[in-house]
Amino acid sequence: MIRAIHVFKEDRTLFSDVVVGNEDLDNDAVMTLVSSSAKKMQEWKIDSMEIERFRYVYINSHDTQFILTMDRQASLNKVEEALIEMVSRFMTAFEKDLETDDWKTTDFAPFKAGFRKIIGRIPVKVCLAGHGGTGKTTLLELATLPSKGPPQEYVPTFFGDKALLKANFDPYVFSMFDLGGQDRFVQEWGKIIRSGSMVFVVTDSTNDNLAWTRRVAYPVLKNELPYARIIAVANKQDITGALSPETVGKKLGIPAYGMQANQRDFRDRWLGLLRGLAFETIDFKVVRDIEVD
Ligand SMILES: Nc1nc2c(ncn2[C@@H]2O[C@H](COP(=O)(O)OP(=O)(O)O)[C@@H](O)[C@H]2O)c(=O)[nH]1
Ligand SMILES: [Mg+2]
Repeated sequence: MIRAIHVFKEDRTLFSDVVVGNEDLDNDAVMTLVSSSAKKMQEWKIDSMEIERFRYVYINSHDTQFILTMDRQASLNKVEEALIEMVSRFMTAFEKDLETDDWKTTDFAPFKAGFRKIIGRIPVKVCLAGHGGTGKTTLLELATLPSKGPPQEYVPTFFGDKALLKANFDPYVFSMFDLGGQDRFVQEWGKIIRSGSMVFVVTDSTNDNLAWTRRVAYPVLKNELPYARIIAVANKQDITGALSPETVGKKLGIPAYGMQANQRDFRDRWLGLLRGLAFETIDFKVVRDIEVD
């Protein structure tokens, strides 16, 4: 996920658009550091640096520094391509201004639409991780096929089921994966979920399933996706004896949200959780910070 763009020239901000901000870092200090590094680079060379769960990808052109802030976990290649495209669009529109002193008074705000269009072209990877039968496929269907209604039959899923979610998340598009939860597949999760930005741990809110999640799923997630955001979906809240979302959250060491994936009424809630984790407006954890005894 590309989170923000900043464009600097002679230490002035020409343009910035922060789609998803963060309170983890002193962002002004980071921008000063990255732009001073960018300034020294050759024209059109791309470099990047990582700080905690973020990666800053930057380029220098016409003595102007372009910095994209992205999730560290996401694919660098695609973001580099996007950066090149953004800079060429920017130059098409503003090259003349930048070559004279006109840039000091130019209004760069119209660039925002183009920027947002480009970041929407890189799907944000969303992983549904959990044991078989917890409701991952049902959640995928709930998000993608509202007109058809969620399936009521259990069909085991081979890993790699995937859907593209285009609505509701502007400017982003989500690519959502149902990671099959049969034990023999879990070790393969890494191949599918590499570069995932967000993880939803799906549980049926039973003690057995929480134990499985901690024992089998957590080690793989911590290895493969340390910088991704994560929350738990405490599914099957309608079943008698289901553990409450609070209990699920405590046992998993991450915020948990109650769900009934087989009820269409819960679609808005589900989309709300997807949006909330994407835009960081709900409580979440970073995978690497999960503490389990
Ligand atoms: N009672 C109840 N059943 C659910 C709920 N969510 C999913 N299911 C059912 O649980 C079964 C397994 O769901 P599925 O999505 O295939 O699980 P997956 O293996 O994780 O993909 C299906 O029969 C679903 O209809 C729920 O909230 N409550
Ligand atoms: Mg499935």
